Amino acid sequence: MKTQGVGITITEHILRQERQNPRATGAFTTLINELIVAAKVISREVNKAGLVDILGATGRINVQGERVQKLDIFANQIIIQRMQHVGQLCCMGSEEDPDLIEIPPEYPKGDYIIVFDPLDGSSNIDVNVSIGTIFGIYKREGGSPNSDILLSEVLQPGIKQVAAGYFIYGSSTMMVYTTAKGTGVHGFTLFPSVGEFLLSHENIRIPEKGKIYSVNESNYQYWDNRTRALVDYFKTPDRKTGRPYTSRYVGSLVADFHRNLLKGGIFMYPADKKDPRKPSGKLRLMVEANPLAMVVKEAGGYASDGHGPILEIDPGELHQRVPLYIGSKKDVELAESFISGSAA
Ligand code: AHM
Ligand code: MG
Repeated sequence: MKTQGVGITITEHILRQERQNPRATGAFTTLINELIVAAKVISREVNKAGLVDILGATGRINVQGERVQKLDIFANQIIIQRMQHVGQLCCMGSEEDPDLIEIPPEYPKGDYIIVFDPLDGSSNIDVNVSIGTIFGIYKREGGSPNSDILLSEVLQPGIKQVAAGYFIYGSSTMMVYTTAKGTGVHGFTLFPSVGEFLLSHENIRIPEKGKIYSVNESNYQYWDNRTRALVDYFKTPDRKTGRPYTSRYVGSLVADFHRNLLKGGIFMYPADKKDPRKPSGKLRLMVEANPLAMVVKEAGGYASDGHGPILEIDPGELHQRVPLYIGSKKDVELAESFISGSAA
């Protein structure tokens, strides 16, 4: 049922879902609401980023004489500032911070953990191309709320996420989220005139098989033969299996993922030999792969590291990297069969 004249707001939607759970305390709603406020602020800053340059802030001092921060650093700070006082978190983990972010002693703590990539798609920040914020939420499983949390308590497999999602700052700003209760994946669009995220994409389902493959193909020479064979397969014409696939690559994970979620297809960032320090590719398990893996799973898709489900990987460290194949179930299963060698 719609609220007269407006539509369902994200807060209303989360509250309704929470009401269906008799043990819900409202803590989760408070948490997400604060994250939404942070995303609205980030969205505003992203929208005016080009304008800042026009106003002559390239020297990182704006016309008011204020220091202009890099947007990704700004996004990180705003999320931390908004989230640290909500009282529901025991710590945070960010792509921008090497260590766990503690909750300052003056604020109450709870038993939720949030991990996030504050502004993903760094190469697209300054060029007016879609970028995003990715988040995953876990619950602390042991320990008393007042005892210091250990990194080992944070390093949970993605399957343990209680919620996950992303914000995309594109031609419009959207939030897509899911909770781990099989309640579906829902998309909300920010209506600037109302200042609210309103339900625009209810119960998103990703097509079982798509027509799009998304990969940075300039890494071809750094891939192993199986990865090359997979991409060659997508490009080889075959009417029966709907090939060649179409290539689409924005270079912002959130944007590439979001498009494929709605249209079907596969995004991949395989392992490569480009940088010996990053043998598992570029993307991070906890702040990038796991949240999107949960979203895609709840939408009927699949995410794999080429050998098995992303969501079942036990993280060894906060910033662990992982090869990622994510999207339509049939396409990712096919990729897995190539990468694990069973397609030969
Ligand atoms: P970032 O966290 O520094 O922005 O890097 C992650 C981004 C993803 O959004 C995107 O999928 C990928 O890096 C693109 O990498 P590449 O430029 O190697 O294709
Ligand atoms: Mg990132």
